[in-house]
Amino acid sequence: MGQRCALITGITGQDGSYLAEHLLARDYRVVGMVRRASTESFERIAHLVDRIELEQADLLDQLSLVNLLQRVRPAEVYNLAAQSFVPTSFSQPLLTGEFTALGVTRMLEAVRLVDPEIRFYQASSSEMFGKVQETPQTEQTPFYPRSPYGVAKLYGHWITINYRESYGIYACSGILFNHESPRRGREFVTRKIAEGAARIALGLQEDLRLGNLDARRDWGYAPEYVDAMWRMLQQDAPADYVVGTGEYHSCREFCEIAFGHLGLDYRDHVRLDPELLRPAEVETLLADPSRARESLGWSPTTSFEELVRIMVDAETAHWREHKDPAGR
Ligand code: NAP
Ligand code: G4F
Repeated sequence: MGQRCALITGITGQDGSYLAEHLLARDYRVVGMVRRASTESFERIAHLVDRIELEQADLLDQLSLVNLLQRVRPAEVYNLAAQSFVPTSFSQPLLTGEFTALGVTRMLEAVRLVDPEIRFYQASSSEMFGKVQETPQTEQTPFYPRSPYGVAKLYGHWITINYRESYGIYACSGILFNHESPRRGREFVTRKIAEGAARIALGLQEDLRLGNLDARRDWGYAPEYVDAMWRMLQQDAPADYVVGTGEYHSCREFCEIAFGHLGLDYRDHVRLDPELLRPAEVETLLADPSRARESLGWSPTTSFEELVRIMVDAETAHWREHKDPAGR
C-alpha cells in the first residue's frame, strides 16, 4: 500500500500546523491548502515546508476545491480553515458565513464529486453551545449559538451530518472546546494575556486592556487536540465527538496564574476596556468528553496551570530579545 495522503485546509493556522506535525510523524503525505495572499503567512509551518506540499485554493471558490481534490487525491480531508475569531464575526457576519458555513458545503461537494470514499473531518466548535442549555455539554446537548461565528459553525456541523446521512460519506464533526498554545492567534484572550504579562514583566508595556474577565472556558493544549481529530477518522464508523478537558476556568484565573508566574499581581496591570465586551457573550463552556475518552481512547494530559506556564514562558523567551514570537 502507498503512503496515505491527508489534505489540511487551514494549515497555516494554529491547529493546521500541529496536525501537519502529527500526520508527518505517522508517515502521511501531507498537503496543505493555502489561499493566495500578497505576502505569505507561513510562520507556523516554516519548520515544515520542506516536508509538506502546499497547494493554492480558496474556500470561497468551488472549482478551486474540486480541482485541488482531483490533483491531490487525498484519503483524508481535515477542514480546519475558517474565519475563526468571534468578534470579527460580529463586524463581518456575511464573510464569516461564506468561509465558516458555506465553505464547508463547498468542500463536501468537492468530496462528493471527486471521491466520496474520502474521510472528512469538520472543525466544529463549542461556541455552538453558546447560551448553554445544560452543563457540562455533551454530543446530545441542544445548541444555542450566540455569535455569527457560532451560527456559521452550527451550519457546518449539520451539513457534515447531512452529507454523512445523505451520501454515506465518512464525515465527522469534532466539537472542540477552546485549545491554546504559543501558536494561538495573538488576538485570542489566552495569547493576549500571556503576551501582555510577559511584556509587562520585561518593562515593555505598562498595562493590558481586556474585556469580560468572568467568562469561563474549558481550555486545553492544542497539540493534544489534533490527535483527537486524527483518531476520529480512524474508526470503523463516522461519528461526532465533544473534545475538551472537563474543567473550566475564568479569564481572571488565567490572568492570576500568568501574572503570578512572573511574580506580578494582575490587578496592578489589567484594565477593563468596555470596547472589548461582545454584543452577546458566551459566559461559560464546560465539556463532557466521555465519548471521546471511551470510543477514541483520547484524553488530555496538560493541566490548566501547565498550559498557562507554557504560554507565558514562550512569550517571555521571545520578548526577552524584543523579538515578536510570530516573527513579525
Ligand atoms: P486559525 O489559527 O484562525 O486558522 C484559520 C485558518 O483558516 C488559517 O490557516 C487561515 O489561512 C485559513 N482560512 C481562513 N479563511 C480561508 C479561506 N477562505 N480559504 C482558505 N483558508 C482560509 O484557527 P485555529 O485556532 O487553528 O482553528 C482551526 C479550526 O478549528 C477553525 O475552523 C476554528 O474555527 C476551529 N476551532 C478552533 C478552536 C480553538 O480553540 N482553536 C475550537 C473549536 C473550533 P490564512 O493564514 O490565509 O489566514
Ligand atoms: O479567546 P477568545 O476570543 O475565544 P472564544 O470567543 O471562546 O472563541 C475561541 O474558542 C472557540 C471554541 O469555543 C472557537 F471555536 C473559536 O474559533 C475561538 O478559537 O475569548 C474567550 C473569552 C470570551 O468570553 C471573551 O469575551 O475571553 C473573553 N475575553 C475577555 N477579554 C476576551 C478578552 N477575548 C478576547 N479575544 N480579547 C480580550 O481582550
